[in-house]
Amino acid sequence: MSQGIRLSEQQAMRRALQLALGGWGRAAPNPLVGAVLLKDGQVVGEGYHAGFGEPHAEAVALRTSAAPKGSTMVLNLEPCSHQGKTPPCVNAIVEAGVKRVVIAVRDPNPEARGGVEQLQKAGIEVETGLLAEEAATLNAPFLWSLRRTDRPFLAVKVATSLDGFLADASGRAKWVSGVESRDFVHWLRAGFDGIAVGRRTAETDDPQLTVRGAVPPRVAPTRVVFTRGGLRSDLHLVRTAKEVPTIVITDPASRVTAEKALAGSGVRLISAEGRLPALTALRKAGIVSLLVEGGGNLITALLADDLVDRIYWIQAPIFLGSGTRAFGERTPTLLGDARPWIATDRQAMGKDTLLALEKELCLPAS
Ligand code: AOF
Ligand code: ZN
Repeated sequence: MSQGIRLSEQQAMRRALQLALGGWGRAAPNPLVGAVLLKDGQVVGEGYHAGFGEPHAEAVALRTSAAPKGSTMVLNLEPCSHQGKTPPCVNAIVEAGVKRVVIAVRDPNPEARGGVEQLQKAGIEVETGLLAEEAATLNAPFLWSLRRTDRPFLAVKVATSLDGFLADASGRAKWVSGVESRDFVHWLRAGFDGIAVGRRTAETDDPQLTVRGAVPPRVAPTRVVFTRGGLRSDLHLVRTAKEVPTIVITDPASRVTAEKALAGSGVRLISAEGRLPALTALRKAGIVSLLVEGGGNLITALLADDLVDRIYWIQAPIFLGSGTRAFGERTPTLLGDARPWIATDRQAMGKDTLLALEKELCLPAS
């Protein structure tokens, strides 16, 4: 990043990242993109990509601005250079007379990339790398999916006591966290292609795993249950599988029994031996981002297999002393050998605290 970035551009990039979230649950599998137009340090236009197939952030910002000529466009992703579902954004930027473009991260999508070079060819000044880490975190599932096709981007969400228990000693998990955190979870679910739990959680909590918040997803996330030996058929998840897509993953040895138990329910059965093959099967089924909500056994196993990319950890201000651990025992690691996670967000959520952690940043090459 060069010295040419101004304070107003940094503020505009923060605003662009915020605006981009307007597409949460609606834009995927496309990225979340926000764009701000600045003139003499003042905002003269704003836009975001509101939904898959809808106009790109750049086009919205230009269309709604009264004075795009001579302005600086600040946005979190390199403008596209391709004719996709909408015309190339670089053309719109050049035609509008924008004189400078500030970008957080380049677009690794082979169809759309190359906007930087095209803008430069048209005589427009371009800067890249401003708030690149924040932008990479924002679009991690999109950036990940272009790099890796073997499994979905995997996030874990847990709500625990301060001492790390998901449920108390009597097995009760409702409600460790407060109402604000529950609203957050419904918002969170809207942004994932799949919401998963293990068999024990499915059978003891009998959850719905649907999105019941203010932001409705464009496509309802698929519910996924990881099992060995099938799943009880009287569960809410099974009974509503004709209304909400539901996948049950079972080991090959239990396939026939599971098929009989779930016949006619609408559940899609996938058999896979082991966690990575199960995740690979989910990716093949179109699930690019997966949110795992429990229980402790599944989360611990996924962490041990190094399959977790992100953690949303809601900490309630209580001690439980005993109960079900979110992060169970693992092979000991000595200090110095432990690989630190990257804290990308710390937020008060009512009386609770959200800590968001990323295993590594998916930064595209600049
Ligand atoms: C978006 N929104 O604001 C920007 C995108 O399928 P299309 O034609 O909508 O193009 C999608 C690609 O365009 C997307 O994967 C990304 O590489 C690029 N930029 N996409 O959906 C936007 N700026
Ligand atoms: Zn575009």
